[in-house]
Amino acid sequence: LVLGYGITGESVVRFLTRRGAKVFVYDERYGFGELTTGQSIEWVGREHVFDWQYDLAVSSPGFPPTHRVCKWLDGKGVEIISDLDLAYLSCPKRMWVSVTGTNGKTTTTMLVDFLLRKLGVSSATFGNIGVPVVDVCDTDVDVPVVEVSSFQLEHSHYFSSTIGVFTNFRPDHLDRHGSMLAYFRAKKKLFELMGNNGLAVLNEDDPWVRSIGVFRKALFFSTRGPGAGVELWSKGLKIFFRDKFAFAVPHSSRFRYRHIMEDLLAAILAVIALGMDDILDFLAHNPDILLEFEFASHRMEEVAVINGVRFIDDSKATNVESARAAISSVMEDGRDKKLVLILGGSDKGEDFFPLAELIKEHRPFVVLLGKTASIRIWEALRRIGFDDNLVVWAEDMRSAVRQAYEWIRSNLSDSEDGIVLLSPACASFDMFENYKERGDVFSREVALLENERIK
Ligand code: UMA
Repeated sequence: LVLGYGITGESVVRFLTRRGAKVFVYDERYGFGELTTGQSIEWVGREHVFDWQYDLAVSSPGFPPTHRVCKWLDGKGVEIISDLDLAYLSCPKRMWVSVTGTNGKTTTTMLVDFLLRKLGVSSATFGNIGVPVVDVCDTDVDVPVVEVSSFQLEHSHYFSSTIGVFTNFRPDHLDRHGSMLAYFRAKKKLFELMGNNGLAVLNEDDPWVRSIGVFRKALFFSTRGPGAGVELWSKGLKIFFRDKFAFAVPHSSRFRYRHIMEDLLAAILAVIALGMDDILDFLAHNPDILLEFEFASHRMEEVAVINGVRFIDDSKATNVESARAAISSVMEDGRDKKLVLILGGSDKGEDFFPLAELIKEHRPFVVLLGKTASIRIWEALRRIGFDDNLVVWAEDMRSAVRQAYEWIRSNLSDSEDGIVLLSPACASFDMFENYKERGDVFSREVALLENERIK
């Protein structure tokens, strides 16, 4: 039985039928008879899932283990596995590199792949990044680099990575997991499932992540300088391996932001953990290749500079911690001190006080956009006594971009630079299809503004 017929389900059905399995498919989007049953595929529809007997179930990540069908399968003694398990059991001999964490997973996954390719290794990215993980088995990739979500891990029992990277751990997805502890337990599974030779790559600066090192052989990275047991660390733009300077990242790259530097350290250390420590020599001789790295869109992406005002699209920051990381990194970067933040969107039930505290510390101008969550952000700001004159509301992205620009221009001298940062700390579904559309609309509005200012 395959649970779900989205990106994962479709790939799993394809994978299994090609190997001769008889597959039943359950997806609540479809009723019985809405999809055509074939020789090897039986659509059970919403209604008839309980009418059959199954040998095994493969769940899509979107199904929580508390789903009524999962519970029914448990009761019947039918094992439920994840797509990660299916891929691993079908081709265990690859060198599986897995990347998990709350934020920075996608960038780190892409960076590991980027660095491996630079060394001539056959690698490719899979998993939560959007490429079904069972597709690995139809390739001859030696090192699959897999972005792994807590949703996938909840259904995993066999997936055993060679290297497991844990970027950071912050509150997120609490609607699905119920508590931080349950969310952490799901992430931790990645490391529990690793074999004896498996090696964890851990962020020393994050206490949750660091704790994995208690039971699993690990290498640590840190952006806070040297420390006992820390292998790879950075100081500003300089990167050190143990006690030796390794190389400096180019200043113009996005790695100058601390939270993105974390992703780079994690990726380099993963490559070292695979036994390829020549990566450090390679980067020392070719630091500029880091400028070739193409980030996934809407992550600290500079979209324009208009009269000294830099517009940064970080629409991917859909939770409080990713926005906090972006704000801290931008303030630390230090060159441009005046900041306007565009915040808000739909509510995921997060606590906005930690965000409000950081905002109070740096005193940016705040433009609130969106519905449910924006009201709670505003309340949090008021409760901690943030200056009301520094907060405005915008009814749409156009107004947000324009108010941000006008405020900066009227508060800075011509020689001063400023930043407008869209790092909303919220989901986007109240006004947009997803964070990508939100970022695209931001870029479009900035481009319109730029055209007007140039004319
Ligand atoms: N469905 C049901 N009942 C349910 C849940 C889902 O019937 O209770 C059905 C839906 O009708 C739909 C299908 O299942 O047809 C969707 O399955 P899914 O939600 O598992 O999504 P997929 O399309 O298979 O995409 C999944 C990941 N989605 C989730 O984890 C929710 C994608 O990550 C991932 O890129 C893809 O597999 C390939 O590996 C997305 C995501 O939002 C980007 N991930 C979360 C995140 O990054 O924060 C974890």
